[in-house]
Amino acid sequence: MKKWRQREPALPYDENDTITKKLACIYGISDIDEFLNPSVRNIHHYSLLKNLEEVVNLILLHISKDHEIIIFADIDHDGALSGAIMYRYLRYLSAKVRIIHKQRRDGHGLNTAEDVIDPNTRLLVAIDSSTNDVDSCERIRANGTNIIIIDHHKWEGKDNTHALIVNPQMPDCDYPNHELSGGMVAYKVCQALDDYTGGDYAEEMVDMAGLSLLADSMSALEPENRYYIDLALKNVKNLGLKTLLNELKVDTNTMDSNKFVYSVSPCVSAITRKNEFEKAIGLYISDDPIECLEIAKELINANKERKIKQKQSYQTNTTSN
Ligand SMILES: [Mn+2]
Repeated sequence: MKKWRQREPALPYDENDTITKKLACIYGISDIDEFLNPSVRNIHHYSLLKNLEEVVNLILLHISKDHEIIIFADIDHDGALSGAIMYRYLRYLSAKVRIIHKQRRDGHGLNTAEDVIDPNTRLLVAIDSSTNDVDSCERIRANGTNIIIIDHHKWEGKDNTHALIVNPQMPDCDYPNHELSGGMVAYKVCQALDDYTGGDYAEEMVDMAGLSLLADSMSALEPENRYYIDLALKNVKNLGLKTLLNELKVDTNTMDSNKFVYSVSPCVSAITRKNEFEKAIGLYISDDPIECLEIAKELINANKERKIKQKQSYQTNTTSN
């Protein structure tokens, strides 16, 4: 029989403390008010991300030379959001931006994608993957392609001298929040691009950025993440997302984290599981109401199919036991 053990509190508490105070201490929350009311005080500046200045300069250099920029998007929900953030942003600066991707069956990262990268590519921006794909980066770089990696996955210890990497998890990166999603790192790059170019476009992506934290189940104990999740939920502007919410009968004004995680995100994940990633990212990059509606319906149907299959598989397993 399972034996229950009391969890060791991260911070000490007094037996006479309120239940709220005790719970906060158990989870290591020292300031309850700040935890419940995240504010701009909790944001860290993008300049703490290593290589960000070099990345911004490289992107602007290629734009000034009128080179096409290829965005390699990862094939999950955070990948769709971060890819869409980067694509939408760069399209403000250049008409020559294109997204490439693989499918869920292929797996993650540039090491799955060398076959879809044109050797004539001048700038490749891999988002939400590829920190550890050193061998692929070496081969792609040998073609003369500059590589930027915007990622949040753990570094596995192999130096990648073939790409410029922006990733809060890199050991030599001073960014204090290691729980950023791919979408949030992409958003930070957009903020830096805004400041370097005098633009004002990054804020348009804040809904996708904040929600990508939920899509990738990043820690909501991080004060910065709590701030951006809250901001995103209050500022849903993306047309595709609004259309999907409308079709799901979720009120944009009252959407909370639970509704996003349990109603919206499964629809996007269901379409990626069908190896139709182009629809997941298509929802977030389209500004055509008819196209958004078509995609939203396909996502919802994919999720319905997924539920039926899961139910059938559960029934088969329970009857065969
Ligand atoms: Mn991710």
